[in-house]
Amino acid sequence: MAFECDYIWMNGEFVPFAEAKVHFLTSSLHYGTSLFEGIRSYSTPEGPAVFRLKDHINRLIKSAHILGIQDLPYSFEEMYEAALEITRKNNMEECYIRPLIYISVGGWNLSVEGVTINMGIACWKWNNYLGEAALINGVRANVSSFARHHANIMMTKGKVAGNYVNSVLAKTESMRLGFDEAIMLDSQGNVSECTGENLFTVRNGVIYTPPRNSVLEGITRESIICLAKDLGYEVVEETITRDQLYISDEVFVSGTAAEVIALSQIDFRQIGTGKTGPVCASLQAAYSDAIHGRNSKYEHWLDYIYQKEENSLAS
Ligand code: PPE
Repeated sequence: MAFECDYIWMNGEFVPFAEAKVHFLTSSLHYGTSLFEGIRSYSTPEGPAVFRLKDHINRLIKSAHILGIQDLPYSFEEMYEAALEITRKNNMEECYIRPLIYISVGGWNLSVEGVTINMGIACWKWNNYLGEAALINGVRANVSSFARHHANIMMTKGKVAGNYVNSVLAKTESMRLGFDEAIMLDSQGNVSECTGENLFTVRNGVIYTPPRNSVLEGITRESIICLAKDLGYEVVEETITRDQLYISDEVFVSGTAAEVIALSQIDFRQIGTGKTGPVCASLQAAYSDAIHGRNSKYEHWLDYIYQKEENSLAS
């Protein structure tokens, strides 16, 4: 996995990869006060397209708002264009796009008051986030000993860098124990989400997912709910307990990086057949069709990289 591209967009300039540096005394580096997004572009019959770019840019702006940052140096339109431009500049078709907003000046008194904000956007190839065989075989997960953030501690709706220490603790523990991913419970002890994915269960053909309270409002989660309803599934947002996971017919996770992946085992208990189940498989197929522009119903989720004039910021 090479985190490489020719250029990184930094404050409106295309900076060669090796020169894209930030200063040691950048307060966001010390306090985790940067904000980011994870976005993907895919090839489609009409050329490469970014999936739900407008929703990702909107969430980035909302993350800054949640942190209390009052003035961003770039507008929605500028960030949207920059994300498309850096992908073009690097000649990438299928890639992961990572915008990051950080405090470049100020922020040393543990406040975002009066800070100067910088922004960068990188892109790189990032396939098979949870491993190559995961699509069919699923991955093995444990319930983490680390709880997900309480909503009044870390503001789970913001993709703030510091929030991810919680994910890093859980994922590192999980991998060292021999699992592939960690499921995190919220501070009440109910199922929340995974370290970088939202979670769904299936029981008797009905799809369940935890309510939005303690989770990141995943754009893939919302896409999956929409696709599932369009396929005729009932989708219920309700509290899920740890033992409800164990007795589910299927459990699967969704995220931009991971896409849609089944959990084959949780805490050494096989889930369903121990492979990707039929509901998850149908959603994997529907998601794949949507991101690759094979279903015109979801065309509005795509922003074409090389036919910018056809993209509509108004939609
Ligand atoms: N929960 C968390 C905690 C999370 O980080 C993500 C995305 C999601 C849910 C799913 O959100 P969405 O991508 O909008 O469907 N995790 C990103 C970062 C992964 C990483 O390793 O970094 C991602 O998938 O891009």
